[in-house]
Amino acid sequence: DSSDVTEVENYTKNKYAEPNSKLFGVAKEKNIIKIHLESFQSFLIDYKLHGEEVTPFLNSLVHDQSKNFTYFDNFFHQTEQGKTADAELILDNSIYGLPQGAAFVTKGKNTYQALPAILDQQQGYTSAVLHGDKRSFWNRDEIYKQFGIDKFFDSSYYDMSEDQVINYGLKDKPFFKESIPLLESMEQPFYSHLITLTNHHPYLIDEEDATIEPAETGDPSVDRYFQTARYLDESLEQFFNDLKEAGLYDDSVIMIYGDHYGISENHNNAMEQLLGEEITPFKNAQLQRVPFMIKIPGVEGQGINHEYSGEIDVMPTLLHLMGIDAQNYIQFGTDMFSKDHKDFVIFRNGDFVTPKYTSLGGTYYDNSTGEEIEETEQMKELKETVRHELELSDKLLFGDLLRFYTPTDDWKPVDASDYMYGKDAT
Ligand code: GP9
Ligand code: MN
Repeated sequence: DSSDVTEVENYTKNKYAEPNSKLFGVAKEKNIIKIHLESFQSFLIDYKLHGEEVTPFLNSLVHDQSKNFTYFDNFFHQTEQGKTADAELILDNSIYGLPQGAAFVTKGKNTYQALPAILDQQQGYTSAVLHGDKRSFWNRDEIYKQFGIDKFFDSSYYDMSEDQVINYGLKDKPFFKESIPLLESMEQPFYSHLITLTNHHPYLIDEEDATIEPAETGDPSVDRYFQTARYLDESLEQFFNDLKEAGLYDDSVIMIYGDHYGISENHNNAMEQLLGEEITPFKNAQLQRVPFMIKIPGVEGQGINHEYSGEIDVMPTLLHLMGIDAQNYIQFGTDMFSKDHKDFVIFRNGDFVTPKYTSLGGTYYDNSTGEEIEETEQMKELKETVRHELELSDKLLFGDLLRFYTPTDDWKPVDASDYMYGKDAT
């Protein structure tokens, strides 16, 4: 009931980090282009296979200062069984996914106060998700309505002929190509989210799309991972060029993130060959880094930012860039550009990472050596905070508590019946 939501509100208001005054509101009413890199782990950045960069384009965004991106190299995914759907939930709501199953499926009718709805109500944004798969996958066509997403350009909007499709759906190159006119059709300012697909397990690729030789570990999906990652990298470069041509590049916020790991622990053997080191539980936790990169119009890129952060922190960061105070909303993350940003990163199972140490199943490891260390009083307290934070997030979802919460005086609850998706529906 409403006393439960007050408990959550007190916690998140207390965790809140004040905006960085230099960046507050700098991206107000700018278009936002958010790009989901499927199954993309940070170890691919600058990785060389057969002496070749796997992702030269993404690497150039990290290293070429003139491109004005900021790359967070200590950013972690926080997903569980909901995989892509968990990443979407966390990024657009700053709440955690569920310990089991996917909230997208089991909590698809809940009340949410998601980023697309807030941007619409505060600054008149329209919103869209673009994705070359059927709209019912992960129950997207139900929960997106609760998020206030205006348009869902699913596979019914794309040319899904056989030569354009592989694995789960549309290949990334035609996906980005055909997304340009869809973006151009949108009323501005818009918040758009493009979800890629080709770099998905088991990493299938047509011969004509493979521009790097596979790895040679003998583990076929791992070996192909580099080929689909290269294809994704090329598709992104093509998209950037097309955005520039369409006049949508310069004045837009462009945000790129990896949703979750691509190589699971079942492939440690192959990973050991590729990285030349043992994949211990500590090392595996470090491998849960995924890229987060952002370009903000009129703001100089910072190059590499080493702040420890996770998917939960994206929404408050964006709100502050838009000039909307995140404190009014229930959010478990904090602004990544704030000097008060909370730099402990929580995994869904209660493990967590800080800049100095990593906590895994009750054992602590020194980040600089990977060696086990003794628990201190401070570590114990943080472990309890982590447990409590996850518990509150679960309470919020299981009790559908946002029904009882009014973030601002002018907030209007989202009415799912206002939204309808699919080419035939419009
Ligand atoms: C399906 C795609 C894949 O539409 O987003 O989801 P995943 O299997 O990565 O959760
Ligand atoms: Mn995914």
